Amino acid sequence: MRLEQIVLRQIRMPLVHFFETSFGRTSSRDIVLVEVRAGGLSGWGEVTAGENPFYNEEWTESAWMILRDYAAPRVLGGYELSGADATAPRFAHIRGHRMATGGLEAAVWDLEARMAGKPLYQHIGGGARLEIPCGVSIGIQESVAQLLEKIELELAAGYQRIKMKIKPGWDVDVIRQVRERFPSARLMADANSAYTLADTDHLKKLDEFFLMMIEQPLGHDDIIDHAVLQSKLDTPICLDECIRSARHAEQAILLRACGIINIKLGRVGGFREAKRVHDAALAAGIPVWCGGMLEAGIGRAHNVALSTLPGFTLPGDVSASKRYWARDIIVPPVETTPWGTIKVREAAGFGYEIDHDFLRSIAVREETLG
Ligand code: OSB
Ligand code: MG
Repeated sequence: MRLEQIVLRQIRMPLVHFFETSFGRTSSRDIVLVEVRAGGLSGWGEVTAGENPFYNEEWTESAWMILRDYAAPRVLGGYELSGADATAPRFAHIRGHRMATGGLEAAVWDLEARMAGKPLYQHIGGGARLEIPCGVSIGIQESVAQLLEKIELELAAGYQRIKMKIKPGWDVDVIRQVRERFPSARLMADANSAYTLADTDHLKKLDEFFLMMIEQPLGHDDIIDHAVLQSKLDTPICLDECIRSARHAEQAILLRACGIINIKLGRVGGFREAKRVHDAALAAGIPVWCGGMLEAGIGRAHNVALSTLPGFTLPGDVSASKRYWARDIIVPPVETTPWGTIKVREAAGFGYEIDHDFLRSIAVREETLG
């Protein structure tokens, strides 16, 4: 396949509620969308970088520059791409910036699925389940009462597990109150690298609450410290930020740094690498689940497709559009069943329609390449 044009768009969307993690609060998202065009068809991808380089090194602006100046030129200009799976290797010389290149890579998978007239989930080799088990990620709140109220609502909506964001000063005492109020809920905590090994004794106190896992407590790029911590905790560690490639997954597994892996499409650079991380984990008996980055509809739909691979046995952070957006960029929005699942759609590509009028109305930047 030869890509004819790549259109970059930046959209601005206010969140229905702010989302707070240990690294800061987000109230509005600036998202880069990638449209790849060939043979009269378009494929779409969404870049999952945040607005600031706080989750990892990428942000909206860096993603735009990497795509425009480095990634797009490597697949345009008449270059014959042997297939979607050959896209990520074209970007091997770009160090890091996987969310940027991953947005383009995912768009090529979507395009190739549409060319074949197949749903994206089938095209990536998924389909092990056609209903995705869903959990929610709940940010740091103004008060514990507010957190308890939110959890109550999400459980009533059917969500199958609750993830709470933690940070020093909002951890053990908060989780104790949540556990007392919801004795049998499936609970977990995500620290986004807010602790160090000096906090080992403190983190050890979380063992008494029977959490499903503790996500990324230590350094964003430190697999070895997580291995040291895991040897001292009963609760399984789930790695998020640390796992940027299948090689990292293999190394973390080898070092027993985690019992579970959160796979994010953008963080690892797209579907090719996400599948490789999945395969490495499956081979080692490590369960995985699909993480989220406050995605708009395109990224959300891609996450649904990814979650149909066989190893995605745990509820992920992929939830209904209305938890984030007053209006999503896809039609229909992503919706959940009363029992906390998302039903996978059968239309070609990522399975939803793009609301082009709405997209135009929230675009703050657009550039056509090629
Ligand atoms: O660490 O999983 C994370 C959101 C932004 C950045 C990092 C993370 C998150 C979430 C939200 O936990 C997941 C979602 O609901 O999209
Ligand atoms: Mg996380």
